[in-house]
Amino acid sequence: MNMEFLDELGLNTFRHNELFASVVSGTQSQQGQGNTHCGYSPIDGMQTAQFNLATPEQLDAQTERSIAAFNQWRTTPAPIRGQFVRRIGELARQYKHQLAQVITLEAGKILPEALGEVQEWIDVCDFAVGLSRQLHGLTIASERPGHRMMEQWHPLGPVAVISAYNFPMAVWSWNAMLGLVCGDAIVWKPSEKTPLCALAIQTIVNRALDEMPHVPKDIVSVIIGDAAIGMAMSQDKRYPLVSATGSTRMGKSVGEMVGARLGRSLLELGGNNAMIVSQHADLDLALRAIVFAAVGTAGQRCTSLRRVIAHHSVKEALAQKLIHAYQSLRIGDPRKEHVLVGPLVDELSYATMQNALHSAEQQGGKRLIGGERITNNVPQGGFYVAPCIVDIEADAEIVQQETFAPILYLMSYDTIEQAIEIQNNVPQGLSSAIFTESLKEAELFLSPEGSDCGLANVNIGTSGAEIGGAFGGEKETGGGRESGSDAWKNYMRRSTNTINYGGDLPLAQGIVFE
Ligand code: UN1
Repeated sequence: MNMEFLDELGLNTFRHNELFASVVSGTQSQQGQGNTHCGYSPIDGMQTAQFNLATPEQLDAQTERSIAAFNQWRTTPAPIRGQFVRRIGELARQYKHQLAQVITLEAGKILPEALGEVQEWIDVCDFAVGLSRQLHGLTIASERPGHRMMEQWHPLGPVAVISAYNFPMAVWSWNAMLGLVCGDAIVWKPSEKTPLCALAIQTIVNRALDEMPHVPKDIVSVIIGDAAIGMAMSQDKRYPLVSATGSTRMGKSVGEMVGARLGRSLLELGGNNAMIVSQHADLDLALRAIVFAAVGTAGQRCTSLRRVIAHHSVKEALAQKLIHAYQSLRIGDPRKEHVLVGPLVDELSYATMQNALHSAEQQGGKRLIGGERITNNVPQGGFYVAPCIVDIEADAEIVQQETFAPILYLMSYDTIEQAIEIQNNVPQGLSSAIFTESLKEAELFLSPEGSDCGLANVNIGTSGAEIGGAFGGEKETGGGRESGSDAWKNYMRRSTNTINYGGDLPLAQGIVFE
């Protein structure tokens, strides 16, 4: 495999005795003191990296360095903090192609989607730079004469970021770029499956740090460890905020640990995203949206489309169109042009997919196409599968679960109210969509009686959200919001201030205390 892009990113500087460093910031790059861990490419199973995992003691030392950096950074004016983020964004633009190649290598994502992921990082840099001049608070009318009230937003502290393999750069960037302009330090535990993505990012950040001596060098750091590190971060009261993306199981345990110390958590967990296709839909438009949302990233986005709820009058026609489209999908090496479906991340993911398909069939599901492993014309050693469509009843148990693989459940409905009920009747609440040309249906779907998800779309698919909106979902998705809109408020603490500029001391609520 041609790995020149790693050298172009400067990742060779982290190599030492064939082991990569596991704790890296602008001040130091240390090998881990824990167990040895290898990274593998989903493309062909080739080993890509070897590490000793970081230990909780190493995390502890990094936390202290991050606190010292935070204490300096919090008094740097926000627009100056924005200049650092702007420089990071410029470097991400410059190295966009190399960065995307690291994503493809470690996450198995096709190159156009990997480039899209780096673009999310670049976009959120632009957003954060603008925000660095707009961390606005309110002024509030005081009930007392000679008094003024206002809100200020202050930096929060070091923020722990825990992220998953499937978006190994973008999710960090939503948290880190916002957190930095908000005045926080960022300590990141990436997925152990994507350590090189994390080191590529830290290398870019370190370049910006080298050019900007006023920025404290430990303001951004990465610590590559296993679940023990995530647990240590979650229990550590020096982290006022833990932002975690991944499975609902992981999120519940992070939420419990952070909650036990009354810290804040920002959770972006599983989705079980559905699209309603009405009898009033443009079916060809719906078809294109379904294919991208269901098979893009080989079904490994938290926003991937898992369920299509089609009106009974259009379900059969839609099924035929989908089968036809799935037959022409090009599955294979994600580095190759025109390939649309890359590999699953690993063998466990393949086994989980097969188990889900088995359960679906036991519960009355009928496989319309796909599901099998592909071994021809694909790199050996990777787990490539044909994306699958299963015709199934809406009340089948398996439909309640998120399986992180390209399985699409197709079900039917009679009335729009019933469709919305089916759509909402799952534990998760991330993303949702309706395809309809009927204004009434679209507005009902977006109304308080409509979709209960954090993202609800009309005539576009469930995945591929822009960074400008707040991203996240309800119920078992965890309730957190990241990226755009006012998600920045998560990374700051609010201070309500009342100022008396008069000569008297009137009490609120008219209390007389004499
Ligand atoms: C994820 O899978 O964790 O909306 C994030 C999307 C992307 C982000 C997905 N912008 O599909």
